[in-house]
Amino acid sequence: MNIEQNHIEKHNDALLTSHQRKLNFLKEEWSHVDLESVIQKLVDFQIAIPSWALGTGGTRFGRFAITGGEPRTIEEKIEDVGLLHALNGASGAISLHIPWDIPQNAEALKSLASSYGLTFDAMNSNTFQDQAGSAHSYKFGSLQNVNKAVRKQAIEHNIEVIKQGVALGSNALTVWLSDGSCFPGQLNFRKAFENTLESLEEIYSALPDDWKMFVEYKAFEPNFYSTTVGDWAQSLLYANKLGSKAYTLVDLGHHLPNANIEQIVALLLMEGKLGGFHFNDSKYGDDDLTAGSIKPYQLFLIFNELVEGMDAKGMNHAKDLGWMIDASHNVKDPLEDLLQSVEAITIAYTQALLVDRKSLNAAQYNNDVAAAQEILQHTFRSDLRALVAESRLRTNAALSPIGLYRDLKVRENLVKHRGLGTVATGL
Ligand code: AFD
Ligand code: MN
Ligand code: MN
Repeated sequence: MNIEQNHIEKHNDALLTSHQRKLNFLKEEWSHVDLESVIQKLVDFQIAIPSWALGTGGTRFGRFAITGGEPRTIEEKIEDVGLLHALNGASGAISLHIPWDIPQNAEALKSLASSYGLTFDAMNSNTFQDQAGSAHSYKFGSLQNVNKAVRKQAIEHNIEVIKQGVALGSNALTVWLSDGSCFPGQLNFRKAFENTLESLEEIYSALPDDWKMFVEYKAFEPNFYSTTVGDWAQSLLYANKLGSKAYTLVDLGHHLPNANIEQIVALLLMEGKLGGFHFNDSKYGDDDLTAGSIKPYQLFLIFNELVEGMDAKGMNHAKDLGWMIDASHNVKDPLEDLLQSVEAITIAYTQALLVDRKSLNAAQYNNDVAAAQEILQHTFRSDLRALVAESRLRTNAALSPIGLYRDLKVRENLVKHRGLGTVATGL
């Protein structure tokens, strides 16, 4: 289904007066700030949608396809992201996961994507599941495996993913490994690291010049004693040893409880080794909940470090880091959930853009702790949603994406076309 421009205009017209009132209030409140440049940054800011989040997620206990109309093919996944992008103007890219997605005709997919204004973001390889017909099992790891033949199979898969990405116009490979061990003694840590590094080096050498490699870390699960890329230090070790095209990827759900993610982000940025993000939220572990649904203040604090650090290096906010969502959900309509994640991420970014840096620097210099907190919480507690809505208005997207999604009965429409029992590929 397509969302027609006249539907969006009708929807926006009905909300315009109330939107203008809120926007004018903000213009007065923040008259000392160049809000036009803030809005332009929001217009430019795009967050990639993972192809594996478009179906109803599952847990290891079960999978409830409650919504229906799930995308059955890569083309239908592109169509879904196209719907999101039409609604919010901020989801202009899709991140594929191979072989959950199997791109067959790259040219046709590229032109389908561009008809929705979409590009292909980072490609994700998968060596955490055995595929039907593959010669070797990843039961005891992939790139770390003691068996060279297993490592070779995993390396070749990653190189194949790069090739598919090149054909689609992507420019990054995300490697997430579930490699590790479940019991003490199972693994020689040093050898596992060396095998992994050597394997990553082979993959790295297949990267085109303008590509990046993102090395994603995760503290635990599915391995529960050790993980071979278990934290940001280990990821950074690999990235530093690999070279200038390798970076650390921060998935917000991949830390031990209460980790100070904003500090990790600040230091990775300082080192020029922060590649990008997998946004989601969590209360306990890798919960993959909607971004901003549990800890919106943490999300803001992360963006606060990002804006400060990117500006210190003169980086382009929209282009120099990879902004991706990695969430899956089993009690919400995945498309509504993704709209909520994008909105939460954009709000946190907006709050960070409005932090009074000069006063914050002065408060820090004077060790004025209370003032520093006041400055941060002033923007965090301000309702800046009208600025985000204004950026949508400027890109011909909807003032209320979820409102329009429901008014147009998008899900019902997808169910009508695709059926109730469709199941998207993914976890
Ligand atoms: C994992 C990682 C990684 C991977 C994804 C698959 O976050 O990004 O690609 O889940 O669903 O936990
Ligand atoms: Mn992830
Ligand atoms: Mn994860």
